[in-house]
Amino acid sequence: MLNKAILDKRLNRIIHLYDNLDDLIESLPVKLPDGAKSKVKQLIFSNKEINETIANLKERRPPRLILVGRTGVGKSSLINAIFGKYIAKTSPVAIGTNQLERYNYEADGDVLFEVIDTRGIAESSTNQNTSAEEDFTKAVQAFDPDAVLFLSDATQRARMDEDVAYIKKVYQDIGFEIPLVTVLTHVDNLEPARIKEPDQYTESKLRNIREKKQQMEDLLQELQVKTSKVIPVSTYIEWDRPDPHLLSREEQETLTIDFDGRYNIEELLDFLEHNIDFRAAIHLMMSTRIDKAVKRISKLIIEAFAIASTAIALTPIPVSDMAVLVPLQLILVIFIAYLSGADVDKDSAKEFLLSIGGVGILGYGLRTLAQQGSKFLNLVLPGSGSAVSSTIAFSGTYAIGKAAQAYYIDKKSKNELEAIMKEASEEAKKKAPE
Ligand SMILES: Nc1nc2c(ncn2[C@@H]2O[C@H](COP(=O)(O)OP(=O)(O)OP(=O)(O)O)[C@@H](O)[C@H]2O)c(=O)[nH]1
Ligand SMILES: [Mg+2]
Repeated sequence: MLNKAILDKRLNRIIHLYDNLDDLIESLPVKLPDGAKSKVKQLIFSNKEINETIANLKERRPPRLILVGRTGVGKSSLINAIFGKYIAKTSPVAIGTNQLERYNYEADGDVLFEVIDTRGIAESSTNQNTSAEEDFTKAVQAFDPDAVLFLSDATQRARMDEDVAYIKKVYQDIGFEIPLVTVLTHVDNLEPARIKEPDQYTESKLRNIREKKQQMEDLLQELQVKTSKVIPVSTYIEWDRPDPHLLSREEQETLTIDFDGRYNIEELLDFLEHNIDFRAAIHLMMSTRIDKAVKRISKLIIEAFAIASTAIALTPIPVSDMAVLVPLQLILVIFIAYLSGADVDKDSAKEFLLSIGGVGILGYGLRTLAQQGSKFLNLVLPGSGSAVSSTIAFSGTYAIGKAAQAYYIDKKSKNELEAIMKEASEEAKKKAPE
């Protein structure tokens, strides 16, 4: 089974290939004319999208969150619900104020979230102490959070106003750029409260949930946070042993779910993954929905290479466009194969490219490739001529990337690839840069 440690290794391999691009290009099983190698390298290194993608992969890190919510609102339960595991907190690190706690959530020795918990201030409504406020602002600035998770109990209407007053104060101090996720907890306890199975929520229960959400949205209305969403959830889980908080950490790590009453956690993850710094989003996806992480990374790599290949037509070079395009596409296939975990060598990547060239390339317009005929099949690329337009370069590279994804990641068979490439080249027409 794919887990984070395995995907970590694959990503590190891709990063390693990129960091040693000269060696990679040198070892490609194609005979390239003079100048083509340096051109390929230049296309890759000068491409903003590829650079950013690799940099984000390199710098992937756990999300940093500010947790706002009083005792018992469900902060720890929410973290457990997100990961589907009983997650232990590390001991708090001192950050110069006793109203804030800074700690990590960890599983199997891996940090999942770094957190500043503001429970202390959230509960002392009498606190008008400006130095405490300054401490708070300083701590937040040093922490540089990706998002604020503001939790409020949906069954405690009276507290909602107080909670909102507090979050407004927090945002005055930290500025309105940091994404805000308002999590309404305990919605399983809204009427009819006996229904805990999320797929059996009745229309009346769903209506009650919508109403709570609307109330919260109304309360938050004048708070002009740039990115903000209210998400009602249930984090209700029954573990296979009672009183999990009384168990040792080792025992907690082995707990499994007996009853799963989680509601709407996916929506919360979707929001976070699309609204926090991508370096943190990758890490989050890798520890929660790893297949999504693979797909998202593969999509980014394919699009980045497709964009890089358009520059072939834009810059005049002394060698044929195909002599640059083919090695570029070969590197793309190798990256996607590595992402899938397939242990491909460069020859089999070449075989793959040739085989889809056979089925697909004629059909979707890379006519130049076909015109190379046997020359292409030997991947002996011509020294001059054969200009490829940037649109064709884009859609050809894009379709090849999609075929590699279908074959290596989605485990499609080779005879399904022709249709996939046709569809991809249609898609590429809409995506191609002007
Ligand atoms: N039914 C239900 N119970 C919940 C939900 N969220 C939390 N609880 C329960 O509420 C209690 C408190 O939840 P915690 O997650 O420990 O709350 P907390 O915010 O971490 O509290 P502190 O660590 O003291 O700040 C526990 O008994 C949870 O099982 C929920 O969505 N539904
Ligand atoms: Mg807790």
